[in-house]
Amino acid sequence: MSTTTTPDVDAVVIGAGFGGIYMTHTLRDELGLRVQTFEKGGGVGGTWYFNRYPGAKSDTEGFVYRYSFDADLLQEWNWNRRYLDQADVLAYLEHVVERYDLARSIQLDTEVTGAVFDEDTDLWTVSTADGTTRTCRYLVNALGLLARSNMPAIPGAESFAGDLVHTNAWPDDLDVTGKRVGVIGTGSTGVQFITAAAPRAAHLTVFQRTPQYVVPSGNRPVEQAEVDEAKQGFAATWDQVRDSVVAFGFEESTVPAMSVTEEERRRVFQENWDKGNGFRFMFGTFSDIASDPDANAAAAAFIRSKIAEAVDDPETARKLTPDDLYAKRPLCDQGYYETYNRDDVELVSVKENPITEIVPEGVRTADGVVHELDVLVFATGFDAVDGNYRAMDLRGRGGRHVDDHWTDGPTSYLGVSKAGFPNMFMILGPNGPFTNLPPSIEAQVEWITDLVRTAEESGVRTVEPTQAAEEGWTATCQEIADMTLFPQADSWIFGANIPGKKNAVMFYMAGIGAYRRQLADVAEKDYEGFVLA
Ligand code: N01
Repeated sequence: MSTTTTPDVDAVVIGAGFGGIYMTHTLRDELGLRVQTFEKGGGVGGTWYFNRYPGAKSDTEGFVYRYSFDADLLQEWNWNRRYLDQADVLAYLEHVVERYDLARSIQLDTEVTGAVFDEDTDLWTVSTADGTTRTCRYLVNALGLLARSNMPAIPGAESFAGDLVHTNAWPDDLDVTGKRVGVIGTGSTGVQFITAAAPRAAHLTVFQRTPQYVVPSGNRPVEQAEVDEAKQGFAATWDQVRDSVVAFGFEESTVPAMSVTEEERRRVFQENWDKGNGFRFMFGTFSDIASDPDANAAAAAFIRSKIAEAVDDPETARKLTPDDLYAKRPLCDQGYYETYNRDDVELVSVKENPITEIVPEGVRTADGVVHELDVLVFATGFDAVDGNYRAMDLRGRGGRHVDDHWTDGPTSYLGVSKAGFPNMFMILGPNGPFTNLPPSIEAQVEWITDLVRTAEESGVRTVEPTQAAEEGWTATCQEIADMTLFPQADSWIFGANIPGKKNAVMFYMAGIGAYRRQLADVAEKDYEGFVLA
């Protein structure tokens, strides 16, 4: 029999990025709960607080990289480039915090180290690095999908005499201007960094393991008239976004690539290449680039032909040209391949010439060369999705650590909840949608808010999904992922980037429209799959 104890607060939210900020607002200001939000950073913003590397920007077009819940805010907040720079997104999130007076509920510089559920009181006890604890009824993890840095262990790293940084912890005062810079990694982050750093650095050495398919972003200044027009169309835009697949603000194609002639395919690829954006190229050209091997090969061949056109030196072009599937999260950037035509940019293929060690002067490769550097940048990505969960002492019923539940890979029910973890919710938890993230975050926050409201109104002590519901959702996600080519490419999407990490499905890939319908359906059926007790 549970005992009744009054908790310190009603809800703890961990993280003050896009998810935590909105969750703090809805729980506190809509439901009237006492909310404490903890943020490990010295400011709000999450990803946009930490990722300050040169070139950091959102590769989703700015008009849909924002919240949509506040119609006035949509009209008030302006933008002046097609893609928002890191500083712009951060300023936007800081503005939202101010607009809703959220700072008084957010404790900065506070890392949560653990959260343990007590079956006697049905309360969570949340511990922070400063040694304090807080009890609460509801625990919301807004820990970030791509927030735990992946730092490969390279011998000698500690001996490096210059600045060694991960892009996810970029120091405010680190300027690469006039310096000899090395960068390891050519994913979305590396590509953005390389294009931005090359003109500033004295010399840039890129250590590339796997070449990437990069399409132009089409970034450019935006006139106020265009902003005004976008604002007038916002109602329709957001309806479309919420009912789409990837939520990037364009209509996904419904035409299979092989249903048209080769000439037409090339025309469509070229048209979308000129429009810019990686997701548009993968999902706006044809309906099956990410699912049909022939369609995928056609898109990949088109991009390869563009690399050959863009890069002057044939040997550099060869190293930059991927030969695998085009089935990772699509990348885009302005002038990426052309950057390698600069005399002060050097490409080292570490597949052909591996890094053997880091020395005080720089990076030594297998050919014996020491690449002398003042700054060494790790753009090596993240232990995505579950990395931050496993890093905490997170224990549900029976004191069982989340690791013990996730031995075969991270699982959830609907991407927002987990069996054995009552009253715990996740924003962008495992097997949530694979989309432009703010619209999915909004869907989850609003849905969790409704569920907590229902629990509060009906006086139940705990809300928890069943193990069967969670297994069903995992199977659904696996089935959908298997209809795509994504599982066949090695990337963070399935955990393949972390040595020793179990390859597992980590996303619901049927799109945001289908996902929102699933959420609505579960709610309509009195929260089918949940036990409210
Ligand atoms: O990380 P990644 P990211 N030795 O994992 C290489 C989002 N994002 O930070 O491909 C040498 O994609 C690794 O090589 P390989 C977006 O969702 C969004 O770039 O594994 N190299 C790869 O080149 C994105 O998908 C924006 O062979 C090593 C790179 O490091 C996600 O974040 C901007 C290595 C890691 O690429 C992750 O992107 C930036 C080693 N030991 C990021 N270990 C927006 O615009 C790893 N690599 C919103």
